[in-house]
Amino acid sequence: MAKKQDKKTFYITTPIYYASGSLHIGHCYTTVCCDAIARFKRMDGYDVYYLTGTDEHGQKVQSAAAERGLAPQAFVDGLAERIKKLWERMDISNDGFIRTTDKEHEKAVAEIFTKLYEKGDIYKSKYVGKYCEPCESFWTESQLADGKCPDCGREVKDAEEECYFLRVSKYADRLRKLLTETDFLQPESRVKEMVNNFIDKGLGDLAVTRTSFDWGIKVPFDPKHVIYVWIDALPNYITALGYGGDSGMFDKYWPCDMHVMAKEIVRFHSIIWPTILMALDLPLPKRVYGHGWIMFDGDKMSKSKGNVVDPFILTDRYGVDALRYYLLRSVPFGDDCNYTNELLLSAINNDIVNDLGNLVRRTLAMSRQYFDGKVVKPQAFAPEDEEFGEKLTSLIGEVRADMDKPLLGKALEKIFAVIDKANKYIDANKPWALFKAGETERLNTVIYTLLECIRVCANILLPFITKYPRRIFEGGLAMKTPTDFEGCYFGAIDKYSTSEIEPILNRLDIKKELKELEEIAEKSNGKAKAAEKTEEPAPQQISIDDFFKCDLRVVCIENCEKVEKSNKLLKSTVFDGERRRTIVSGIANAYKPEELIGKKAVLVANLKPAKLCGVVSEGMLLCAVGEDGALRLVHPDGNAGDKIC
Ligand code: ME8
Repeated sequence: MAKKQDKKTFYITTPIYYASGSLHIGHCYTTVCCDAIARFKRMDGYDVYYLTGTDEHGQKVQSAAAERGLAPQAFVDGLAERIKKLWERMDISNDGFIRTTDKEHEKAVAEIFTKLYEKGDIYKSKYVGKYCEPCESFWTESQLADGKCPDCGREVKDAEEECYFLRVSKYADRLRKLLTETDFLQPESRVKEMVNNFIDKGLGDLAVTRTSFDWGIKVPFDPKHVIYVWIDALPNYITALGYGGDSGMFDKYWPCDMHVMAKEIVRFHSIIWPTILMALDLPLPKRVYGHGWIMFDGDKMSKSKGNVVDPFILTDRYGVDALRYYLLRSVPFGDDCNYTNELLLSAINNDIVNDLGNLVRRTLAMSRQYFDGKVVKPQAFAPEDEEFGEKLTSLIGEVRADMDKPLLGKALEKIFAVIDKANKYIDANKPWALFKAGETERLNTVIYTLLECIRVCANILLPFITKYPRRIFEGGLAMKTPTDFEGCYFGAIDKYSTSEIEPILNRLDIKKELKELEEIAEKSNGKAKAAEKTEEPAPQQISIDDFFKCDLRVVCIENCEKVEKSNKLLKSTVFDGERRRTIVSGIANAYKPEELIGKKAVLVANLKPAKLCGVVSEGMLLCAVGEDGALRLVHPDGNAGDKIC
């Protein structure tokens, strides 16, 4: 066992996001908030572990892969890469990235399941609910949409399924105490939701396995059952630390200091996750924080509703600092808030360009113009400078208090109040008039005070917006970017030697930007599938040997029909020169089955078989993806059985 280290640790997590589609600014919100907290804690001297990742098993992912005619593993591999790329773009400083398809995670989850079963906290019984035959899905009464299947809208039947249950009811008293007598769950409003909606109504046991799909971790002693999403997903927070192994990470960082997520999954984090941990006799996380939703036109932004805002587009146009700032400042942590492009653009113009950008530009320009960039600490300050200096010195303490709650928007509000004060200080002291009047000493004091202001503010801004403050330090002030808050007090610097830097952003023409953003949204909604493709990371180069691992063959399509339970899939019987195989492809949007009979195609013959909508596909037909996102077959010359090289 590793010894606890002297440095205080801080472990923070985001939810692991479903690898079923592109992420949007809602996901960026949680990840950027956790990033700001993680960076702040690191600068405050903590040994931080910041974890994020992807939730890659389950029916939702399996269906999304099937819709695209891909095997689930290939599908999630592509998405996990894209999500990592997004976090690079957003300057996320995560220490770990867990995927639920990581072998270590799968092994640990199977062990956890067995342990809970042996202890009696997981037991086998019957799940009684509703069943949608075409989707092969079980639903509870409350999950139905107008009494019908929430996925396909078709009629459902009464049904029973044998499955394993987690004995949540056994822990009801401990859970009530945890929620009502400690500050485990925050903000307070979430506690009421959990107690009123779940605990008071009586906690039932939770079905934690399914037999209706197979993309997941199998129950080790009963492999026809697949461990259902939450029992697979929630333990990521400990498997990522090597729980059950001897890496020492688990001892070092567990219990987690803060799990952050939006309110819709607070139930799983504040009831189901503690149940699993209690059953495992493990310490509970110190805090679970359920923030609100970013809404779009009054509706929750969500992949399935198609009302998402693409962070790649926003950061391409306005930079990462602008989007990070907007998310951290404008969305009150804990509450819902509506997103509009107008709000984003106003925040950019008012706060970033006008307040911060102007202060930095004016201060650096004046220091160059009046002193050739060389500004020294004065012997004495006037009372108004002292007062300003005190405000600067106390800023880090005030921001730290907000970060501890955590009230990220409030923390930024305080920093920007000082920036606003500094702009007013310029207007009140009129450095240009002091210069004209030859009052060099006073002018030096005023410019020094302003340089101290941009230095301290840039230092405290580092966890929030990551690029511009660095430029202020390394370009404008010719200093190393600080890695802590040690220097966040007035008068710390004896001599400045400054340079001018590129502005953070130029003032935006809001009307023009709104129009262009709307056009982009229209285009990208129309071509949602094609847009998804363009975001994919550039393919890695492979060697010729890698290429030859693919067994590509010409096949003849002898028969073709629709897959009953799907609008997108066709089932073909192909002859590969040796034998007949069944191949499922997501091409029903482009072809009628009869159009394909007799056609030649290219088969990836050594692909691992995969089950798509209940049909086993023994390979894959090569397709080209059109602008509209539809797949069209690649037609080769040659005869069935010819090898392609
Ligand atoms: O629920 N506003 O994954 P998910 C604010 N895999 N936050 C939002 C948001 C919005 N409009 N939309 C998404 C899952 N989020 C599970 C989690 S954890 C063990 C398993 C953020 O891809 C927010 O953090 O649906 C929310 O809880 C999460 O993304 C849901 O991500």
